Amino acid sequence: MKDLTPTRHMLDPIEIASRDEIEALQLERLKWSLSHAYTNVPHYRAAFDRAGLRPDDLHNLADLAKFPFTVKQDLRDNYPFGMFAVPRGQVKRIHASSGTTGQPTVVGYTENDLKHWGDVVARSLRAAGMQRGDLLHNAYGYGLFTGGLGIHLGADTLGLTTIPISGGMTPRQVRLITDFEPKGITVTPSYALSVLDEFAAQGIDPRTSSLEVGIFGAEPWTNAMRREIEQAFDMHAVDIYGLSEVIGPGVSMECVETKDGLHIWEDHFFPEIIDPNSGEPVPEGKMGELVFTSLTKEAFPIIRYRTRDLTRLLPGTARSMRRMEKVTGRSDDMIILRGVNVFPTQIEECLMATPGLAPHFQIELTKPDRMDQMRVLCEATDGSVDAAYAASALGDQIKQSIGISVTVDVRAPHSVARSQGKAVRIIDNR
Ligand code: DLL
Repeated sequence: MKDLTPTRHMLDPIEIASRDEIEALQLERLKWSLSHAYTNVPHYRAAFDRAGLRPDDLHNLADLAKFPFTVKQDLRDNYPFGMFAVPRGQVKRIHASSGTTGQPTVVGYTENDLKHWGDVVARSLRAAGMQRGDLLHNAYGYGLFTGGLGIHLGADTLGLTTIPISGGMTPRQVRLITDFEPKGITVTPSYALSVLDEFAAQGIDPRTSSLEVGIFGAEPWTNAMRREIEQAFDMHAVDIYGLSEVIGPGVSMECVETKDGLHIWEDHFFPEIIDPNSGEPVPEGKMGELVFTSLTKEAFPIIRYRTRDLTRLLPGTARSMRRMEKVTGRSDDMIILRGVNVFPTQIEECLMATPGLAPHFQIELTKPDRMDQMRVLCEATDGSVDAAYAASALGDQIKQSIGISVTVDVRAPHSVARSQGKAVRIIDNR
C-alpha cells in the first residue's frame, strides 16, 4: 500500500494547534452556541430555564456538564422544524433520518453551516490521503441521508473529482471502478463487502483495481474487518464517523498514517463521555456514551446531544484534536443475552477469526421458552468448506471470547442478505 500521509503544510492550522489554543476557541464558540440556542429555540430556552441556568452561567468548558441533555425524543417532539434557530427562509438544506422507527428527525443547514460541513468533510478526506484533483467514487446514498451529499460537499471543497454513484446497482459500481480508476471510495463497510463479492462474480481481482483508500463509516465495524478489506483490495481502510443531528459525516475521522481512532474536529463539535445510566461525566479515557455540543452551527444548534454511541476519548496523536476509539456499537444495539452484554461488533470479531467463513452475518434473537437465544447466521466462503466444522469453530470462539453459548448456522455462499447501505445486523424475533 502506498504512503498517503498528507504533508503538514496541507493541514488547517487548528488541526495541529496547541491544546490551549483549541480550548480557548472552544470556550468562545461554546458561549456563542449556548446563547444562540437559548435565544432562538423555545425548546432550549425552556430546558435551560427548568434547570435554572442561563447561557452566561458557563465560565469554563467543564461548566457545560451542568446543562441539560438533548435526546432524540426532543427532536421528534419538535418535528419538523421546531428546533431550528433561524427563520426557515435562511435554511438552505434539509436532511432527515429515515424514520423507520417512528417520526423522522429533521435537521437543517444555513449557508455558513454548509460551508463548515464542507470544511470538516474536506479535512476528513484529506486525512484519508485524498488530495486536490484525485478521483473519488462516492457510494454513500444520496438523498435525505447525509452520507452521499455530505461527502460530495467535502469533496467539492477539497477539489476532488467526484463520481456521485450513490448506493446500489452493484455490478455498475464494479464497472465504473474498473473503467474510471478512482483513487478513493466512500461507502459503508458492509456495502464494500457486497462490492467485493461482485468483483469476484465478474472474475476481476480487486487487488488490481486503482483504489488506494476506502473511507468507511455510517455503521460500526471492527479492526478485524479493516484487515480483511485492506487485504482484499490492497488499499488503506479508514474510519469516518458522524450523525445527522450533529452535522452528518465529518464529525471525526481516522488519519491514514496512524489508523488509531478518530480525531474529533473539536473546533466545531465539543465531545463528552458520560455514564449512560447516571448521565455523569466519566473519567478521561473510560468507556461510555458519546455526547456532542455543536460550536458553530446556526440553523440547528445542538446542545449535549446523547448519541447512544459507545466509545472512549483518547488524547491526540497525528492531530492535536482528541480521538474517539472506534465505536463499539449503539446502546440500542446492545443485546443482553442471559445477563451478558453483547454487541454485533464482538460477533464480527469472532467471525473474522474463524477460517472458512465469509464476513457477512446477521444475528437472530428468539425466546422459545422464556430464555433468550441467539443464532448467528453466516455463510461459508466456498463450497469446499465443512459447514458443520466451521459452525462449531465459530460457536467455540464466541463462547471463549464473549462467554455466551449461541447457535451458529453456516449457510451456502451468498445466502446471507447483502447490505446496500447500513447493514441490518439484528433480527429480533422475541
Ligand atoms: O450515518 C452519517 C455518516 C454518513 C457517517 C457517512 C459516516 C459516513 P446517521 O444516518 O444520522 O448519520 O447515523 C448516525 O450511525 O450515531 C452511529 O450509531 C452510526 N455511525 C456513523 N458513523 C459510524 C462509524 C450517518 N464510523 C449513526 N462507526 C451514529 C460506527 C457509526 N458507527
